[in-house]
Amino acid sequence: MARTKATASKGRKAAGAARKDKAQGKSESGSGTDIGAYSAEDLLHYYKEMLEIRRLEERAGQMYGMGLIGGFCHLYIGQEAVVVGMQAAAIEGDTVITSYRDHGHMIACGMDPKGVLAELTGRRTGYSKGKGGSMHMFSKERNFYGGHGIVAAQVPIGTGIAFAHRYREDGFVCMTYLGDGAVNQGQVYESFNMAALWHLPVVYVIENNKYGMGTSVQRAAAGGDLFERGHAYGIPGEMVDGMDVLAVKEAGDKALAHARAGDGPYILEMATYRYRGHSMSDPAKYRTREEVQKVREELDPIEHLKERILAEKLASEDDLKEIDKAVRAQVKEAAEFAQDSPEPDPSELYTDVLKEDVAAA
Ligand SMILES: Cc1ncc(C[n+]2csc(CCOP(=O)(O)OP(=O)(O)O)c2C)c(N)n1
Ligand SMILES: [Mg+2]
Repeated sequence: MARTKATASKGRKAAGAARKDKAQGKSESGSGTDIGAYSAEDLLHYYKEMLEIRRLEERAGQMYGMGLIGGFCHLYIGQEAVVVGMQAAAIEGDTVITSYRDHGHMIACGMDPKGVLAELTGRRTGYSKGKGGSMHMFSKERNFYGGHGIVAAQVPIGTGIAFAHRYREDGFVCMTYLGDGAVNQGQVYESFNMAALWHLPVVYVIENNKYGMGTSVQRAAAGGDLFERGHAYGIPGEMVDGMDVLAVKEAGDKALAHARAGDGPYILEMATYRYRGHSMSDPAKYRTREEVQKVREELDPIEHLKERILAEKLASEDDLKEIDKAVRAQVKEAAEFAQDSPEPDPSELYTDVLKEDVAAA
């Protein structure tokens, strides 16, 4: 019997709710992760990294409002545990590639906040000499390959980087990030096929933040959980609580070890949430304020780790305040550096562009 519109949408909603409950905020103390397995030093490092991303992006949001940042700007606020947890699992030399929601990945890769804010404000001291903006920053030194504005375009490129790792036998893995909207792009499956065929060292990290622009994942994605999308190619995958940095680290350890051992690709679906709009021009009419508020209050990755650190007496409130103070000072300095930097010289309009010899054609 053909499903009526009403039952189809009911089914979608139920599937969405089940999807959500499965990983995110399973329990108040996290998704069963054992904080005792970590040193205070490591935990404070994760806390600081997440704060660095959050404070830098809050500042970017303010600077955008002041007209200091032009073009697109997609904030990562709310999703910090994903990239910090994955980088905690990675080794020096592993590579990272992602979409346009990329500032957090840059900071977690060890890129300089000064260069990031300078690029956002279009200054010559920025990572792309002020000519790339938010979506187009790269750092070969820090193994960060961008920064891509075309949805899912980074997935075949990340698969190619993984091919290079295998070809060179360097033992590194490429972490290729994509969104819940991007998983519906055809090129993702061409990439999965090749990665599985050639046992490429790639971990696909699906950041399921529940929305692709204004469309919820329930309305956009058919079938079951997104990590199952690799099953047809024999790629293992799992759902991870992307609001718990320790759960991410543990899943990252497992997936990276699998890829590094030559066993081929792995898919991690991170259940996460973005607090801000899709980009700075998003009025966010597609969700309620209460929905956002509830996640902030109950699942915030930074607050969550803070509470656990305090409960275990691994640091005092004052210690954590000091970390926040130092991070705020670092971001302030980076913002001042950006604003004090000159704009690119007009002659830069003619550099770093592809020029073909038209006369010879
Ligand atoms: C090929 C292509 N189609 C459409 C767009 C417009 N677009 C930009 S972001 C986006 C949504 C992607 O959502 P998701 O993959 O969930 O990533 P998120 O923004 O949530 O991080 C769309 C449709 C684009 N940039 N590229
Ligand atoms: Mg999304």
